[in-house]
Amino acid sequence: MSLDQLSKLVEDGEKEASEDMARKLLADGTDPLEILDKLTQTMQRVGDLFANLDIFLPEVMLAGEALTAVVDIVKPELKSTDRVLAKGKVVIGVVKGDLHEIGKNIVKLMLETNGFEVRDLGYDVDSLDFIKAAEEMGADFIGVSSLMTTTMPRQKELIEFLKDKGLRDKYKVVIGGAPTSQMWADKIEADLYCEDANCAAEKMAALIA
Ligand code: B12
Repeated sequence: MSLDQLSKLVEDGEKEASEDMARKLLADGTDPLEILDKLTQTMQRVGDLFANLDIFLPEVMLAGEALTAVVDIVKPELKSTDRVLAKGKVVIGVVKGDLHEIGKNIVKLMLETNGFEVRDLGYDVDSLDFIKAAEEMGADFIGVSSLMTTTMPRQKELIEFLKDKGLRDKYKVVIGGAPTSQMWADKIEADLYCEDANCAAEKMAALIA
């Protein structure tokens, strides 16, 4: 019973066996954050296998489903850990045209665990709907995820819309997703770029403190 075994089960898309293994690891005292970190690496490997045509879309989907199932099991364990309340309101979602939501879900989980109130808009979210939700919620942050080079321009679009509406200074725009970078964040004038969920929780807490 090990994290490596869990990683292999997720990679192979063995959903039930992954769930069982995750439960056992947690019962054995494994840090839930370690499980999330490991599985983030697993999905990166799955992505490489996919890019090299060693596996195909159905296998990626099965791995994604297994990972999502494990995240659901890990979630309550994370919430029970004692953490400093950072407090801040966040609207989060994945940009229009993009269905990749696993990373965004992990970021959401980490933010909630760290005391943020999060409104999750899901995936394939129109830029104007981010703004509408932020206005309704009185959010401090708008978190925008994009997993494809083809959908990254939507992050820029959102910031442009905020400027057009005279709302740019009202919200801190935080961007993330594998193809994004600090350079991209600077270019589109986002307030913050985070490469992973841990960094998001830390940097956003620091920004609001
Ligand atoms: C799983 C996956 C899928 C799953 C998604 C399942 C789901 N429910 O989300 C499925 C099978 C559905 C899928 C579909 C497709 N996919 Co896909 N997919 C992936 C894969 C393998 C992993 C993504 C993932 O979940 N990673 C694990 C998570 C934990 O990591 P993450 O998303 O990067 O998130 C972390 C950080 O980036 C950050 N973060 C993420 N979001 C945010 C937001 C904020 C605010 C912050 C602060 C931080 C942050 O924190 C997260 C946690 O630490 C990637 C490969 C890769 N290396 O990224 C390809 C990949 C993204 N897909 C790709 C492609 C091409 C597709 C398809 C077009 C395939 C097709 N031919 O149909 C479709 C697109 C559908 C669409 N319109 O979106 C390409 C994109 C290429 C590009 N143009 O950039 C990739 C890169 C694969 C490749 N190498 O070719 N995919």
